[in-house]
Amino acid sequence: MAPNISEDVNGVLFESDAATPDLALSTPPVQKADNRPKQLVWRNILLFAYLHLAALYGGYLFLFSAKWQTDIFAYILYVISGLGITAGAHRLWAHKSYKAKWPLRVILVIFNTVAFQDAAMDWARDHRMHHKYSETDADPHNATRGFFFSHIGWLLVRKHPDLKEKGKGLDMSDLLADPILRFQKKYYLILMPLACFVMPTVIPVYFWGETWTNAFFVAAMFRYAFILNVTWLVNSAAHKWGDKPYDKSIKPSENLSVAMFALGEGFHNYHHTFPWDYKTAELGNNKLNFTTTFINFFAKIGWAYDLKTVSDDIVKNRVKRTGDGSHHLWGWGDEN
Ligand code: ST9
Ligand code: ZN
Ligand code: ZN
Repeated sequence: MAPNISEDVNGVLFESDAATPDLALSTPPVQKADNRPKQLVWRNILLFAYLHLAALYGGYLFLFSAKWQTDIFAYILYVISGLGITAGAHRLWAHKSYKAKWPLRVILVIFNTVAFQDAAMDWARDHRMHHKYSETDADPHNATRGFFFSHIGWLLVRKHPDLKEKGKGLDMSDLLADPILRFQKKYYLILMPLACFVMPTVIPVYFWGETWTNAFFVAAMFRYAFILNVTWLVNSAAHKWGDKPYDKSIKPSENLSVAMFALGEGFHNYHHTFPWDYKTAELGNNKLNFTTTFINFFAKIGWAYDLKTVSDDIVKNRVKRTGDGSHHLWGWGDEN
């Protein structure tokens, strides 16, 4: 845990040995999106409409019909696929906020495939754009285009030309060099349906005699749609509602409700201010941040290492200079 985070004369934080400079940039100023007509992608609109109807039915079966073992299994899948996004795609691959030995990377890539949010390499590419060009047209889920767009709308239309153009400059060499990520991407269309839909349906039927209907709609469809929406809330709700203790000039906010469901992601003002911190929050591992607990456990057994954090002094100075004055409300600091 040896952060080399410094602050230049303009107050821009940077990491002196940052292997991916894209991640060390400060957030650019908010720009308004243009009003160009959207190119709808009907295949996605229909698939997401079906998914959400199926998930509503699955939610009903979760409450009133499925065996308790199926409900617990769906919950476990929610947690492990969630970790595949938070500890894997987000904190490890998009931000490189820690390093992981290959057994942990294999575990995370399996968890990540259960989550079906596209290959981790593609997820990380979009997410690097989200930080580098935050809230401009080159941000895939640009929150200045409204709640719906940043939540799900961005997956229903063609990407903005600015994103594709500026995306060419993104350095993805670190992820392309990982054979585990290359394997996931190459076989994604075989692995993802098995991990996200087939396995969750077959296990309840064979191991505790669940009906095919309950297994499919609860453990696959309801669980999948639930975790998608929780993830999307980080892009929509946590870019709209909440305090801004670290930087009041950006939209990302500390949103406790989102963090509760998102395994510790949701302290989004902190995360956009200090994107390389493996905790994605100022607080330690014991406050609504199960992903941090998970990474800390693997750090103890040596499978996770080089965990990056930000020093208290740097946080404190930043809070004083650019925060909205709400830091003391969170009970994490004593600057007031
Ligand atoms: C899903 C992802 O839901 C959700 C991600 C959310 C992120 C949240 C982050 C918040 C923080 C973390 C919190 C985690 C909390 C978790 C809690 C858990 C409990 N850079 O995309 P294409 C270029 S996925 C550079 O097809 P179209 C590139 O050349 C759901 N270049 O654009 C590319 O070609 P290639 C399941 C880029 O045609 C080409 O453009 N998945 C970039 O406009 C074409 O790219 C789906 O539903 C870039 N970033 O289509 C699929 N992007 O790839 C949804 C593109 O060959 N997606 N280029 O290199 C699609 O169908 C399409 O992408 C589209 C756009 C229709 C949306
Ligand atoms: Zn964000
Ligand atoms: Zn991030």
